[in-house]
Amino acid sequence: MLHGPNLNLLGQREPGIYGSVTLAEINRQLQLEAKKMAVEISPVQSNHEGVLVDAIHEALGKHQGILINAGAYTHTSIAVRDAIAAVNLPVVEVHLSNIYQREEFRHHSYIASVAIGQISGFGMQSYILGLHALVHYLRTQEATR
Ligand code: CA2
Repeated sequence: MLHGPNLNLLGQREPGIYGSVTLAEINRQLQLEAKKMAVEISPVQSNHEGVLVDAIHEALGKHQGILINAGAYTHTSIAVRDAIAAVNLPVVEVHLSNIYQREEFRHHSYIASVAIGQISGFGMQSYILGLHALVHYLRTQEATR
């Protein structure tokens, strides 16, 4: 699970847009859900583009898929996009807010075209739904191999 820039402030600032849930709570709920699904999840948050790129590279050989909320890098980072394309791991993009109901500059995602899918607008539930989507995808893939 990769959390991008400013998401460490969740629950502490701007509750009107992003709600009052903290990043620690999101990670806790994801861990609980992962346990129920018998999978392991390892969360990383960074405010730095290069650290996220490194984490995507390091996922190769270590993790089976990536759940990502790249925050504002969603709309700006060709580097994050290229890293995802390079590792060729299944990626599910998630957003707390519905990015298509917001400012025009949030309507484009560089990640969407290299992700298997995107879940946007369900608050913390976006992460849980994203985890289910990723695990379902991996299990379906395995069954057909
Ligand atoms: O809706 C989402 O999950 C976003 O990825 C959140 C990003 C935003 O740039 C994307 O367009 C949509 C921003 C995360 C910033 O989080 C904050 C949390 C608390 C206070 C300030 C920012």
